[in-house]
Amino acid sequence: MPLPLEEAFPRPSVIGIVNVTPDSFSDGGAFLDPDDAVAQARRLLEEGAAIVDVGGESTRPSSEGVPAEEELRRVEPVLERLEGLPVSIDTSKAEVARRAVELGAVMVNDVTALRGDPELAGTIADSDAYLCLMHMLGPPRTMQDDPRYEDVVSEVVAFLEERLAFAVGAGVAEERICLDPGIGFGKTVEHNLELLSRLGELAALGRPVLVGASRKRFLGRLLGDPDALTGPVSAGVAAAVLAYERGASLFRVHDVREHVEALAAARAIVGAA
Ligand code: HH2
Repeated sequence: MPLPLEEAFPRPSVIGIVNVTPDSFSDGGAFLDPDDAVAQARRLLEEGAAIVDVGGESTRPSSEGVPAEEELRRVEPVLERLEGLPVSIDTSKAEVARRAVELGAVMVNDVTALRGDPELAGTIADSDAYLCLMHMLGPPRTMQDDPRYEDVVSEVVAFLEERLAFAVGAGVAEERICLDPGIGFGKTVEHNLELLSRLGELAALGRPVLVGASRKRFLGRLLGDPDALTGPVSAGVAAAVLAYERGASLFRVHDVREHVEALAAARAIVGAA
């Protein structure tokens, strides 16, 4: 049996992002060449990431998705060369997850929270992999078209509670699962801010919370650019630190060194009280 997720990834743990895609929102195309992706993964681990999250499909707003063969073609050569290093696979497809786990991935990060591929839950249950369940309203193609909630926080918490029960019912041990409010996935700027501000309500479910605010457009928009497609590193670091203070455990980021340093300082300050 693997360690419980909270022991394998004590808070705060930083997850470094490696997008092997031509079209990711902030670094699309930069790491499409396997050599570049492998070098980036190694760099992020050296900078203090506890694990790197390798993805072959962009989920940016308006994206259409790619077939499993294309996703595998992108990520397989990278995973092969990262064998032995801590790797998570960012996928919603059982076929991709299965191959990634064979190649040593220890976590599956599924932005559909097991709603995308009916075989994914069983694939993870049959492995020792950790699982991230993320909230998203609608598919990436349309998720930013006027998203609405009565109360975004209670709806996201109820959704993740139900998905957690589903995953456990499918045979994935609860202690292997973390929960993610899905910052930017079918949310306005105000929805994202409220989710971050009231993150404690999600942490109260008792599972580690993962937050991915890094470089997201809401950060650029709240700073005054209504057309921003990305946000600055500094604003992402502020979001991560405040999320940590409200109970978040894992931070999925592009800029690892900045987050590791800021979170180390935040941890020391919180611990001094
Ligand atoms: N955000 C993105 C992708 N995967 N997974 C989790 N668990 N949480 C997130 O917030 C999250 C995620 C989007 O960021 P990025 O990978 O940089 O972009 P793209 O989806 O365009 O590749």
